[in-house]
Amino acid sequence: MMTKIKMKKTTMTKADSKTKTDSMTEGNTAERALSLSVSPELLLEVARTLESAPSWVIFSHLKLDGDALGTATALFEAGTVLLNKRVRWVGPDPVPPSYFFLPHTDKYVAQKEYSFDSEDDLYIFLDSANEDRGVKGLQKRSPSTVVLNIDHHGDNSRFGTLNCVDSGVSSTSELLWHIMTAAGWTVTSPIAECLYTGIVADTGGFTFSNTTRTTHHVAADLLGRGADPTKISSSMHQNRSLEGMHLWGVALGRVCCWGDHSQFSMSWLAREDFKLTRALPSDTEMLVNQMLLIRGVRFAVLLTEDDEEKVKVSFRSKEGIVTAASVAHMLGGGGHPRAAGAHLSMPLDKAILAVREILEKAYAEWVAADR
Ligand SMILES: [Mn+2]
Repeated sequence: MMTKIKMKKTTMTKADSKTKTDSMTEGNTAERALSLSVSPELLLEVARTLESAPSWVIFSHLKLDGDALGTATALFEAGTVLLNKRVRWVGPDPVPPSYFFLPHTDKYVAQKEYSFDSEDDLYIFLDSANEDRGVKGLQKRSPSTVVLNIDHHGDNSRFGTLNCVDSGVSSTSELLWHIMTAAGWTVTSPIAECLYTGIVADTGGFTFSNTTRTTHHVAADLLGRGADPTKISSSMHQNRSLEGMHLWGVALGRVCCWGDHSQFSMSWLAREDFKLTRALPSDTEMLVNQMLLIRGVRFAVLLTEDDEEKVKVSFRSKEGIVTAASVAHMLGGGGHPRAAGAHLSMPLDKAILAVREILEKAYAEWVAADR
């Protein structure tokens, strides 16, 4: 059930108040009412849990994206600067260089496992649909530890001891803004920059169907607090390595389309392609989205060989076709309706055939259901 929450005034510094004149806090009440499926009480409970823990450990999911980074850096900044917490931040994969402009990325520690054994630490998972998406070890945690799960994936497994999950928001960054403002934390200029980055990343620059009026309200507030859209966009998008562009060239050169109006597109990358171009695994970010730019294409698939007999599959879909999430689920993966993924343990050539077969099946079922 959707409940309405009202935006709360946040604590403003003198510097903030100068930019506040056009802020939403001065609009009429109806204009200020924003849709959120989590209750105001839960937002406050999350904030109070954060405030009362002396020390935080923030966990990011594998293959860090802009939303994972935006939320982790925003929370790192809030914890260390506003709330005087001891904060650590870990995840299984390195931070992609295009996000080094965000604060605190130098404090991130890449590690595959963690021992969840401290009762003084609050364990915070951001943007992670389940515990398998991050560092290993949570299953072996001490029973008295507190695990906070803040996320916007519809298939979130509610693995935390406190779960704040809303699949109606564009991004975990948007949800974190609601938590911070509900709690009355000052959304400082560095925090605004981090959260705006996460929203831009997960909405494809406010173009995906998860972009709502509320998303724009939150983004407008973040601009008012000092986020610089030009700087953020050029850091994120106009910051690709030559090696990464060569890798895109390889994948885009292989795209094939099929189906009615050529509505499906598919491409693949082998480990050899990374070696030849000297590109990094993170260079594939946003690549599958380019395959939706082709006229007529409504569903795009990119297969990336990431280990011996291990293949990562990324799906993107538009409106009016079987969803990316439903195809990913059939392959044991998950994600959002229009952006999802799966991992297959098989050689790349077999994975290409398997994905194509499942996709045909999912599409036939979708057509038969007369949607
Ligand atoms: Mn996200």
